[in-house]
Amino acid sequence: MRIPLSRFLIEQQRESKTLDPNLRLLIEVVARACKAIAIAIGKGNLGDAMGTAGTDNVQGEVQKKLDVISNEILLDANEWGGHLAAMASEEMDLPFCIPNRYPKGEYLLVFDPLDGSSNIDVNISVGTIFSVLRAPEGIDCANGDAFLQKGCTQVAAGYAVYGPNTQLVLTFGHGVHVFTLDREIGTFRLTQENLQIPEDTREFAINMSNQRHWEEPVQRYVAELLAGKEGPRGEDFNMRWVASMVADVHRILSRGGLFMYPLDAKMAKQGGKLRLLYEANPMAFLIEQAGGAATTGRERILDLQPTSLHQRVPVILGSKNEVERVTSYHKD
Ligand code: P6P
Repeated sequence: MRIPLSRFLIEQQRESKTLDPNLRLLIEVVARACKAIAIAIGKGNLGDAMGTAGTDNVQGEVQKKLDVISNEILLDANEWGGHLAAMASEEMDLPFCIPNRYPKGEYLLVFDPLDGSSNIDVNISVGTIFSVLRAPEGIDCANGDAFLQKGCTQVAAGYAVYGPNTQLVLTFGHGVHVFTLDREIGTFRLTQENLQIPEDTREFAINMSNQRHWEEPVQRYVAELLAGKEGPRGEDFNMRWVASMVADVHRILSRGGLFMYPLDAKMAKQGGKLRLLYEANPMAFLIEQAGGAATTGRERILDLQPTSLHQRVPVILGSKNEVERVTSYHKD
């Protein structure tokens, strides 16, 4: 245990045969970029990267300086290596095509460079979420269509969570593995292998302030949880909501739970709150690889055919039996 990320990846490449050298090297580059982001975040008010950037992103959300910095760190780290044909990001309207001065590779990288950044100024955990897809032959990467692939086609996915310690959580389709940043030597070291999410849980995560906007199945499901021992579930439940998807999902991968950002009347026009390509899909891949489940409430997230780069979807993920229960309520 505690082997460095590079050794783990080499051994995965030898054993699994699905981790080709270019994908391995791409993950190493992304991991190094996450280290740089961790350092930028870790400076807090001692650095000059806190606060807002004075701009909005393509989502119309106020950009934090660290949103912009994290995005640039990922672009700069990944543009020259020859592993990618293009990159897409929550912070950019259109994809970034690898410049002609660099070789183009066989993969696409799509990411949310700093998820939960509204928490950054109050020192709550945030993260970087990323997904790796194969680049279709002869793509015109400029318009983003190449990224519109079902989540079940991802070749790798992961996130870095910048919390009390920085952890990198990865899957290549052969389990979920956790690496903790050893800051003394600047290396991610393997600290957990093959995470498994308990199929049952007594802990749920949802933004309760949206309750009046939820659809009836979610109203019913959450009301049963809140009724606790005296209600139909016959047990008490606990609630957590960090408002940082990476932090909530990391807790669920670590000890089980149910995360819900369901369709609500407020976001119905947009189709939901969370983005399919760089939040829902990578997290759904990780959750399923750890024995959990991930649906929109009506269908498996990884089966969705994306229709646009920044498409939003409802997300219900975590402990399998609870996801199945709330999904079944949508069928009633
Ligand atoms: P709300 C952060 O902005 C994010 O995209 C996710 O990380 C998080 O789960 C969600 O939005 C929080 O949304 O409406 O509770 O602020």
